[in-house]
Amino acid sequence: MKDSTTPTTRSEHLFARAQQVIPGGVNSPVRAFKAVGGTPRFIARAQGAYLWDADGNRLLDYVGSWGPMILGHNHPAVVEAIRAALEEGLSYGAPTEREVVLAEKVLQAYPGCDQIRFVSSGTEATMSALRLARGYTGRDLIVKFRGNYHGHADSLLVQAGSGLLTGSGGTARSAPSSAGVPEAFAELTLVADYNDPEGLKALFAQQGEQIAAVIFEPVVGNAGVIVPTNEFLEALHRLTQEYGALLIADEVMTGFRLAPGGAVELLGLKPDLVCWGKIIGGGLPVGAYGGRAEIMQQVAPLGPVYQAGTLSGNPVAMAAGIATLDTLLTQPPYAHLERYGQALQEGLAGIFRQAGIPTTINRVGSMITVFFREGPVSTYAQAVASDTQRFKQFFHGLLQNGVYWPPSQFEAAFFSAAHTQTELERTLEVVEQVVREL
Ligand code: KE4
Repeated sequence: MKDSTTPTTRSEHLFARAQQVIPGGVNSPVRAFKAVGGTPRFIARAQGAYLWDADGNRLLDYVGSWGPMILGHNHPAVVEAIRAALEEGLSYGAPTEREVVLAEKVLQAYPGCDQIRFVSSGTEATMSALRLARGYTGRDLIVKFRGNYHGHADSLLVQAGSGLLTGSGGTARSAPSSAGVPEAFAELTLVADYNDPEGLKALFAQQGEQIAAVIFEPVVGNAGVIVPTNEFLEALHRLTQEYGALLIADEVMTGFRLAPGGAVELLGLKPDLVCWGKIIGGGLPVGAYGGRAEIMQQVAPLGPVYQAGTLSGNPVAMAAGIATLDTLLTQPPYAHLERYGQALQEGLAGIFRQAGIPTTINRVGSMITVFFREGPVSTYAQAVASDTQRFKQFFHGLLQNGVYWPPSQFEAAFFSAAHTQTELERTLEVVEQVVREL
């Protein structure tokens, strides 16, 4: 798939070198291009809507670091805030004013949450929220949905076996989706199907009294974009309420992206706990979880649920998060992102229709996925039926023409406040050209 005109020598050399010292040459699997093949581009710098790879190729970025870069790369307000913070030191292991400032800003956007605890990644946020839910309810079981990803905590690396309980009775035996997760852990995670209210109802009818929490992506990004149905959202709230389980909205990807108050605001959700990551760190390592005071007061040092972190609330990361949220509040990009998203979605749909290539494009705000398949994609089963071979050709065609789409059919593409009409036209021009060769 290598295009002779695009120099990628440095990326190839760096990848070979990286693989000697880092498993797969990457620090997160999706970066290795396993789903699409070829050599991952090593990135040297970024600015606005663009990345430059190690060979100097400019790439129009639709990954955005998988979500954090909603303002575009290197936004001056964020860079300036980090620079100023550096003057005061890097990390103290002690409380600082900045943590309080960022906590107040996040809670202002999420009126259903009274308190928040900062950690250093989305994984830590969801892992801690689950432990808190188990501690608060005294129950052991959790429910997640197939195709939802909540980071790599053991309890969340679980997929259901064929016996998934889908309203037909029987019990779901969950199997780990990673080596190293003991069966004993996996059995404490029940896996249901997203947008299947009946299946969830049956699961609760069977085991509801032992369920501590249900965790879900309020808009799925990790199967590609899948939008929740109202019936599903209603069932999530009603069943958790009815059985005394906590509802955990994983807003690591959607928080502050889909609206100032994330999916909770956009969809009018009432979760018991919320998890954040990505945007609230502005590109530096920040995660968080929060909820009502009566639940959060179970967290150490106040309560018996232990959670800690050397770099939690890191002052430099807090400065990046504060500057990002301040910019989002003072110069809200959401109307622009919606206009850009609409034009991109319509433009893409027109090109594929014209070419007679079946696609379904799912989008919410600035999260978008082109599924290479016919018909709606509102379930994980529909998403995985996509033509990944065709996606691979699409991906490489774009990449060779300087457009960097996420290297997997089952990821969301993101765009930012820095994506303007110029980027829109360039994107559609390249897609038109690439689709002709598909
Ligand atoms: P991190 O531990 O990667 O910061 O966050 C985990 C996480 C939790 N919840 C949701 C909804 C998420 O999307 C994520 C992480 N998203 C992936 C992208 N699909 C991060 C990219 C990667 O794994 O490298």
